Amino acid sequence: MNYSGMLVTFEGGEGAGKSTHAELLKNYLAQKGLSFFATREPGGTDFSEAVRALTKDIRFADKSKISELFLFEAARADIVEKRVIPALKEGKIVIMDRFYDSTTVYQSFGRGVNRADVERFNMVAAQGLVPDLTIYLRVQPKEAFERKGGVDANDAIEQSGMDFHERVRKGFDTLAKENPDRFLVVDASQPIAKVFEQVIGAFESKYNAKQSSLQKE
Ligand code: Z5A
Repeated sequence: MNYSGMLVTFEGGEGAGKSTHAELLKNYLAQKGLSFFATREPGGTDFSEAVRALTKDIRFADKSKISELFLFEAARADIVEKRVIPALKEGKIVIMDRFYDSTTVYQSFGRGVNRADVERFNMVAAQGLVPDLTIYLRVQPKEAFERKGGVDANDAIEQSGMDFHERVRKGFDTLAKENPDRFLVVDASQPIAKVFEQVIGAFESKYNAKQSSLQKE
């Protein structure tokens, strides 16, 4: 798909600092006068926020893993079509707090759904979009949950056990190795300012490369 904007995604386990750095990046772009749209997954539209609540609802913690996969894809399809693609076509920088790498990792590496199936549905829901840059904030699950003040007793996914969260971490490590051009891996156990320096370094370099390739077209 051809678009003049740039898609930046933040990935990692719970409490890794994704929301913190998405917010810092927004402030940085605003200061530079660059036009952006920021959202989160699942969420970002009324429908996707309603689906988000369903994914977390502890009453449905025993739903089938395929049902869970389709909830995330349903939420994604709505935000991508209504907000993300239009923003990219307008030339905006789109910042996403989680995208389909989370689905590959949580629903396939974590829950055990067949990876090829997950990736096929990811592409359908995302209409073939591939992020320009994926910032993977890497931290041990135990440390991240300590930062957050523990596991939320009312959150169906957080309640999936430490083995699950460990499989999630390994899943992100695997995706980062498989996609070295797209992924920036940052040790998120460092202080926030140090992590953000690396986020900005990677952003600037991808942004400049994208601008020069657009000028050549
Ligand atoms: N999920 C899925 O299964 N499949 C999918 O396809 C998608 C998602 C898209 C979304 O929940 C859940 O859905 C998530 C994955 C699943 N499941 N779980 N469990 P969410 O959006 O509510 O949860 P989250 O994405 O993990 O967000 P979070 O818990 O808010 O984490 P975060 O955004 O990465 O962290 P933060 O809020 O920026 O920081 C947490 C705290 O740590 C905060 O107090 C910060 O000030 C502090 N912090 C951040 N960085 C640092 C550093 N470097 N040092 C010290 N302290 C720090």
